[in-house]
Amino acid sequence: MRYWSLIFALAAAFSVGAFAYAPFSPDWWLPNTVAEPGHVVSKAGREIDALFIIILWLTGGVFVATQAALVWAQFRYADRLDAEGKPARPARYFHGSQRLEVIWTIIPAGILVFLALYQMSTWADVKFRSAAPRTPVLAELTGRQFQWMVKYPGPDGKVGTADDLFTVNDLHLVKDETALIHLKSSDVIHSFFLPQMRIKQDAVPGMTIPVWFDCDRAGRYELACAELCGWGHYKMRGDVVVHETRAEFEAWQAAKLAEQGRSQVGEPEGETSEGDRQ
Ligand SMILES: [Cu+2]
Repeated sequence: MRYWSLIFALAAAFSVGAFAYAPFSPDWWLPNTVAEPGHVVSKAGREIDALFIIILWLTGGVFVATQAALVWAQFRYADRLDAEGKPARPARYFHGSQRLEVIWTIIPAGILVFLALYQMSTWADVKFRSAAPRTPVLAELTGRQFQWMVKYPGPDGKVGTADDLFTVNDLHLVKDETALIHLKSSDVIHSFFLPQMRIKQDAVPGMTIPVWFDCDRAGRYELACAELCGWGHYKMRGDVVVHETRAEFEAWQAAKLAEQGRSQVGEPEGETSEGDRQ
C-alpha cells in the first residue's frame, strides 16, 4: 500500500512544479518582474506587485511544506502487513495535541496580522480619501450598460458646463501627472479596471467615487469593466491613452472639442451626442 503514496507524491510534485514554473511562463502577467511593454506602468502598481510577491512567497512556502509533509506522512505511516497477513502496526488513537493546535493557530494569525499592517500604507495611498490628490478632476467617468462615458471639464475646468468634452470608452491622461477621476454609474454596479496600473474600483449607482492613479510610461493601455454587469459586459472595453506631455494632451482635447462642435450643429447622432443626453 506504500506505493499509493507515490501517486499522491506525483500530484504534489506536479502542483509544486506548476507553482515554480508559473512566473516564467510567457502568459504570466501579474506581477511581472521584467520590464515588458504594456505591463505595470505605475508606482502604486509596482507597490501592489511587491505585496503580491510577498504573499506569493508566504503561501508558496506553506504550500510546498504542507505537500511535502503530506507525502512524507503517507509514505512513513503506510499500512503494512506482517508475514501472517495481519497489520504490522496497530492503529493508535489519541485525542489530539493542544500544543500543536495552538502553534498552528498562532503562526497563521501572526502572518495575517503582519500582512494587514504591512499593506496598510499602500492601501491608504490608493484608496483613502485623505490621500486623494488636490488636483482638478481630469474627467467624470460614468459606467452604464454597456460603455464608459467620459466627460472632460473642457477649457473652463468645470464638469457639467456647455464646453465639456464627451468621449466613449476613451480615457486620455498625461504621463507622470496623477489623474483624478470621479467615477459614477447610471444603472448597475460596474467596476473600473486598469490592469496595467493595478487599479480596480466599483462604480456604484448613486455615488461619486474619486479614483486616482499615475502612469509613468506613455502609451495605449486597456480599460475594462471587471464586474459582470449584464449580457454586454464584454463590450465595456476601452482605451486609456497616456500622453507624453500636457501639450500633447491639450492638443488632442482641442481637436476633439472642435470635432464635437461640428457634430452638434446637425442632428444629434453618434457616440458623443448619446453621451450628451445623459
Ligand atoms: Cu460593466
